[in-house]
Amino acid sequence: MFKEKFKYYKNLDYSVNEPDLIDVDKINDVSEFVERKYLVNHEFDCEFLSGLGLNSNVFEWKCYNFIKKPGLVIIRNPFTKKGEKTWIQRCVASYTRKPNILNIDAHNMLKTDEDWWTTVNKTGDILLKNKLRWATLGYHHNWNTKIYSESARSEFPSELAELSRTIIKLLNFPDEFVAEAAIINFYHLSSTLCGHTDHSEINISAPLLSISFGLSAIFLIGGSTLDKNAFGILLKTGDIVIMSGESRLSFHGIPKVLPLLNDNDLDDSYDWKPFKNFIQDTRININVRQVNN
Ligand SMILES: O=C(O)CCC(=O)C(=O)O
Repeated sequence: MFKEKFKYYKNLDYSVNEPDLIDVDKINDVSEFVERKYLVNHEFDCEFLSGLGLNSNVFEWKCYNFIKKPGLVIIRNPFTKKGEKTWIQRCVASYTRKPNILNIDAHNMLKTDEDWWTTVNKTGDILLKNKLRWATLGYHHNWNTKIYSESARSEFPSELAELSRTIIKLLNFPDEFVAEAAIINFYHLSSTLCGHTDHSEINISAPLLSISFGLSAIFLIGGSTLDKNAFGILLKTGDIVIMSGESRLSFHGIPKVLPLLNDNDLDDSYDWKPFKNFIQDTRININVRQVNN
């Protein structure tokens, strides 16, 4: 079921067909798929939440529980415009620096004292720009062994740990979330991410947090095995997906990244322009995990 649905979304011509997928913006109060979840603003004050780039009025946040997928939650972009830009800038210009590990490290495309974003902007090297696929933070995900190791670990960015902890707390999870590993995925229009489960973490009861910026995409989620039913969810910039409980070990992937339909970002300031250009044909996903108990 998962593989068939993956193929369906991957090959669908969106300019011709209306895809059958869940778009929380189009959901009414009564839906067979999702129910709205209302948040309580715990001990966090407005200034603290805006400092993290979040809308400080949590009563305005749109959070949804998926009825058919217990433990799966989607928060529709809770970031302020300024917050969204700050997080995009961090992903592109900060999280791609050492000590974080990038897929391009293996290709020796950068000199030792160079970082990717500065080099791309200085040289205009499109090949180098397009080669970036991922950066790993904290415990560096080992793509071959899938084992986290103390010897492949660097300091986790405190602001990303704080953002993750705050979101999990606002959703009323009983345990504090300790962000220890993250993958920043960079997708182009033709990129896909095959169906997989994230099971390398020692603590698989801690939720998985996934934050998306830039281009929209179809997120496909199924069950614990590939033969279970799967459904597609439209993810837009700023959306946060939380996989917990039964959905924590579900197969998921990205069969399709969607082109930018209308660009209503009027900010063309000198500082923002290079980032704006970058996300016009890129999707960024921050995938945060707690590794240990
Ligand atoms: O890009 C996404 O939304 C999902 C990423 C993901 O599943 C992963 O990094 O394991």
